[in-house]
Amino acid sequence: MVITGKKEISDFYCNCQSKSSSSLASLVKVMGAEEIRRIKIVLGGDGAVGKTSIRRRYLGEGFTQQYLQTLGADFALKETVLKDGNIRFRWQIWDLAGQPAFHEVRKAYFKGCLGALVVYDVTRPETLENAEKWCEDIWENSSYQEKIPIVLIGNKIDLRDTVNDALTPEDGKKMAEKLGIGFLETSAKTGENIEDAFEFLGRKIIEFTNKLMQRT
Ligand SMILES: Nc1nc2c(ncn2[C@@H]2O[C@H](COP(=O)(O)OP(=O)(O)OP(=O)(O)O)[C@@H](O)[C@H]2O)c(=O)[nH]1
Ligand SMILES: [Mg+2]
Repeated sequence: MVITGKKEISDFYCNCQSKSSSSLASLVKVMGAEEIRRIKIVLGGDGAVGKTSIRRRYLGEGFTQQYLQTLGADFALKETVLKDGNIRFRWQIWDLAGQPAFHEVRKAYFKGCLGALVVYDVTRPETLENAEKWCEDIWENSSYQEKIPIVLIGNKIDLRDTVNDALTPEDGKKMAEKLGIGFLETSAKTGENIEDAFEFLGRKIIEFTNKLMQRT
């Protein structure tokens, strides 16, 4: 298969996401066009940890103190070029409802995902414990046999000094090492590390898809 235009590339990648790794291997040539990847990801993690706030901040929609619980899922699109490359990412971001009532519904959103940001709140230790279950759920219900890339995100670091038993960066790192995933801390309120979180996940997705292509 020879791919010559931007549209074909993005359509191809979109199709690949829900299919086997052998489909990925058939991306043979990109001629005269910047490579575009349409990448579906999910934002997971317990209720009120800040998933929607991270998404809104990443999309340049600012920050609001008000908590409006997500029902089911919200969807957003954003296009970026990874910092030192010429791969254009067309993110399809599924921002899932974190409250327990949505547990069964959200499994459907994991299909076809190439990566995830799993968020916890550094001021609520139980949300880090639950992050492990989120990762297992995502891996179990994704379309790939291999574990898709996940970056663990410790959010609300602007509040760390305001509570007594806040989680430290070491707590998050330990969990990420146990699960074999990436780790970063953010604040959706100040914007700290929000761009970097998506950049980090993007790099991991490139490594993941390259590995799949080499294997077939
Ligand atoms: N101080 C501070 N507050 C935050 C931060 N991120 C989110 N919040 C607040 O935390 C609350 C919950 O944020 P949401 O983004 O709605 O949380 P969510 O994870 O999308 O919640 P669900 O949709 O119910 O799963 C809101 O009041 C936000 O303003 C942060 O980095 N710092
Ligand atoms: Mg939400």
